[in-house]
Amino acid sequence: MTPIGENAASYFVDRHVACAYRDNPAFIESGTGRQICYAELARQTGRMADLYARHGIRREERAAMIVLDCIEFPIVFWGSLKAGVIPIPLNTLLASNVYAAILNDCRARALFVSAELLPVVAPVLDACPHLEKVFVIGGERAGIHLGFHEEIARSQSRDPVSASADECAFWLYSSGSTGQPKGVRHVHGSLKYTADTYGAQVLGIAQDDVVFSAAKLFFAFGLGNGLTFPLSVGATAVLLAGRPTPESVCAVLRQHKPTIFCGVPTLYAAMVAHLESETTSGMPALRRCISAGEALPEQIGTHWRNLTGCDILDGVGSTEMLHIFLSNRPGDVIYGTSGIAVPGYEVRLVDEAGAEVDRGGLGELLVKGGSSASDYWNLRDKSRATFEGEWTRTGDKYQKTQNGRFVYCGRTDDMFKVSGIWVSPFEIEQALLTHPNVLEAAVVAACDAEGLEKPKAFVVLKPGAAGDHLAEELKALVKERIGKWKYPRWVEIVPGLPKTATGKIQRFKLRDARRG
Ligand code: 3UK
Repeated sequence: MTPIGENAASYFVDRHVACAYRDNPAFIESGTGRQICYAELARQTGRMADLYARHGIRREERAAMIVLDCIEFPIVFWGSLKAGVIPIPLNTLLASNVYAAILNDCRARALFVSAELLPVVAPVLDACPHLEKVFVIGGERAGIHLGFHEEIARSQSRDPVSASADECAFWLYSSGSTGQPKGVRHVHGSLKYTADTYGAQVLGIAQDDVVFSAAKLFFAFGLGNGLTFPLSVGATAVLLAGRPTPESVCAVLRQHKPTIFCGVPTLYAAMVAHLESETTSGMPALRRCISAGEALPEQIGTHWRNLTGCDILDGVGSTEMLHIFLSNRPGDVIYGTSGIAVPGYEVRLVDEAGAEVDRGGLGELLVKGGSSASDYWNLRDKSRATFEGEWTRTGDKYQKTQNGRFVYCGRTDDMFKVSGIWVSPFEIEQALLTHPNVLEAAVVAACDAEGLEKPKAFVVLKPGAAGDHLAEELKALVKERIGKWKYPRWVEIVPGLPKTATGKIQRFKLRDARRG
């Protein structure tokens, strides 16, 4: 029989209304100082069902979110779950045509968009025939669209719909090796699973914690850190709407004194450089720092610990598993490793034939645990190749050391991470090829001075084409076409590219030039 009454929003939001801390802030916006307490969060999220009903958006239909980290994010996300509508938080840094592709893929009927981001998506809205209602958050006037605040103010609070733990709750998009985003579908029960495992048993989050995740809420990493873990215990999350720079993040750390801080390696690297140039010392309130998205180089962890007195727990998670399943633990940190399986998860390494790999050997990492996604939307072959029954393939190569720790050894495909977010060489190459002077292009990951990977492009010019200013033009072109973080940091013009007999680019040969 299907269990009822397991709507995740009842657990994460409404449950707290009966608690003594009901008037404590659930979310605080850094910068504006706006706050929302638990009781108010329960009321506001309850209004989303009415808002949807008045606009004809029904249960199980999709609502896309292009929303900055602000109080409305949890209202729309949890409110949608209460209504049974499927929220789909999207990366706020994407290019217009990528938004169009995703909105059409998921056939969202509603879109919630921060006023600041409306200009990016507005030009493609006409190309999204399934989209009927656009709710603009913030800004002066919504213009031809609906104003979120007016609409929510006009709505009555309703009780959450009864949902099964196995029922689809929300989707996240993850980019694939062709650059085509995949809709990853998650169920209600997965949210609590990650909170009960990593949140409770690795982070050890408690009601008096203040969490600041510089990793944004649209990213599964940020969603756990900022939206589910604090709400699993009645803690407080600090939200930063702007770009996380060393200056803005340090300002939040000083002002709000979070006890838990979450970031990606690129940010930790930039902050180490920033803090080293400062005379003020320490972050005494910090008790846990976590990193994920890509491997944390050892020297960044050691420097950070020396500067702040707090270790960084490096852990591996994925959009498919929702959060971290392999991690270092408090009191058991070895930099340069991803630690051991998080309680509630099992991991194993297999070779190409599917056989178990012995200690010391290299294999693909497979993971088993109760938070795996149900499938990729409308991609049956990819779903079958990734979700093998209880086991999920990660596409990561790992080695298990003699003392049982896991060491990251790269990907089984050509994908890599920049600032913790996927980049596919193929999609950058496709963007580079749209430049009139470019004949061929190949992109690989190269390491910057911090030991972190960034795209490096090798381009072959068309006969007679000039290479002047090409590097700057290509960087601008990639930023505009596929996403701001994906541009090649280095561009090298070469006479030809290494290829196989069948004409496939041999990217591994180009990778040998490690530094840009
Ligand atoms: C890589 C890492 C080495 C790895 C994520 C925490 O990154 C997250 O999700 P994505 O779907 O990417 C998953 C892939 O990223 N990776 C992540 N963390 C590490 N590689 N060391 C790490 N610590 O290739 C993995 O397969 O974007 C991270 C929580 C939730 C997440 N979704």
